[in-house]
Amino acid sequence: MPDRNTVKAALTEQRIETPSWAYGNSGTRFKTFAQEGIPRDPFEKLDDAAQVHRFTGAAPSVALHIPWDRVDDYSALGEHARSLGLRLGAINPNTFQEEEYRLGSICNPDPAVRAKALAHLLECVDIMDTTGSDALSLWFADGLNYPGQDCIAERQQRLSEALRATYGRLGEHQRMLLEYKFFEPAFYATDVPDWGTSYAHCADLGERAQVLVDTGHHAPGTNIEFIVAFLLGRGRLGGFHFNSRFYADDDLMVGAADPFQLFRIMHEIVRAGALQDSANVAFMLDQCHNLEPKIPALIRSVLNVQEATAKALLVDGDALARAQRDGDVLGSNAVLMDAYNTDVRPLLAEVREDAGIAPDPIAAYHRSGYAEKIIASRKDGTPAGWGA
Ligand code: AOS
Ligand code: ZN
Ligand code: ZN
Ligand code: ZN
Repeated sequence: MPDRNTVKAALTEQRIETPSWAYGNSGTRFKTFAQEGIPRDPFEKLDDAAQVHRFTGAAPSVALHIPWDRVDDYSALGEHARSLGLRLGAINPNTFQEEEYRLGSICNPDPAVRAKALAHLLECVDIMDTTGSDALSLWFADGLNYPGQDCIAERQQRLSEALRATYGRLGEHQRMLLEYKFFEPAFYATDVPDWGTSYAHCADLGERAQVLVDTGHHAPGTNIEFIVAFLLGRGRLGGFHFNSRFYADDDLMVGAADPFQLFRIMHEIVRAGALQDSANVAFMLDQCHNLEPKIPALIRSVLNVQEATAKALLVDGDALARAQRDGDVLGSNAVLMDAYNTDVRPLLAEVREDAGIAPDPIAAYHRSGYAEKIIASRKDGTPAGWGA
């Protein structure tokens, strides 16, 4: 059996990055239901993120989205983060919200549009230089709605060119994460539809280009843990965008739809020793909380990742290896299920108490009065929203 103290130590060190966009108002294409107490600028988003970190002890970094989080002075934003015990994480460029991008960004048939999109990617690397962020997190809305709309093969060439130019601009300690998605907003073809396409581009570029796995971007039934295991084996798993999907890319709370899938993913991570910081796998959330209050939803999400991780750490590796070697199909499956069916909440409560954190982070957050405070103090001004 895994040693209890080793498991606790691994859980103490686990870090999960929250996305700035999860703190702002968001909705569906039908309606955004505004909430009270929403941050009005990136500084206030960080204030809220600090609460998630305060009550979990596990969420010290925040991913930014440019231009949604555009500020005049990124050093001041970084300073604000530091003053809250946070740091700025992955930088996410946005090449999907301007008129010019109707037919795509870096894959657009018009060279002037491609140049504009590339300039934005390079600007985001400048921002990384200032914020000290180590990851440029790329997702492209590029794609086609109709057969024949544009040349699939030429678009791959354009994609390569822009990625190469961006990769060339990265500093030695910076890396590029390339996210894939097989649908939306384009529905006939996307330009980075799957992990194979992302992997091939990353392999062309060099070691500091890695695949980003957004758990919501797969067809139903896809074995995501296989993808994770494969990429880990090649040193190309850059990180995750964790979320749950019931149907498509609905970006709901990680672990909500299929906690067993999350456990299976974390099992591959633990098996490969990729939980440690040195493995450089970024565990990021990519979520939008449309109905539920945002800060407790993010706390819940961090807890869900921690619970899946704790179960993965409890897998008896020796027993599993033995059963696998013996060809014991039922026995090896039982080893995994034993770990998955363990109630790890008491163990995690202990980890928190050892770290001086309340054992029940959600209850502690509700007791803190922070929600009431922001509702009272953020009455004026425009709340931040997905896309603003
Ligand atoms: C889009 O579907 C991708 O998941 C992106 O990673 C992200 O959700 C978007 O860029 C909003 O920040
Ligand atoms: Zn994502
Ligand atoms: Zn997505
Ligand atoms: Zn998303």
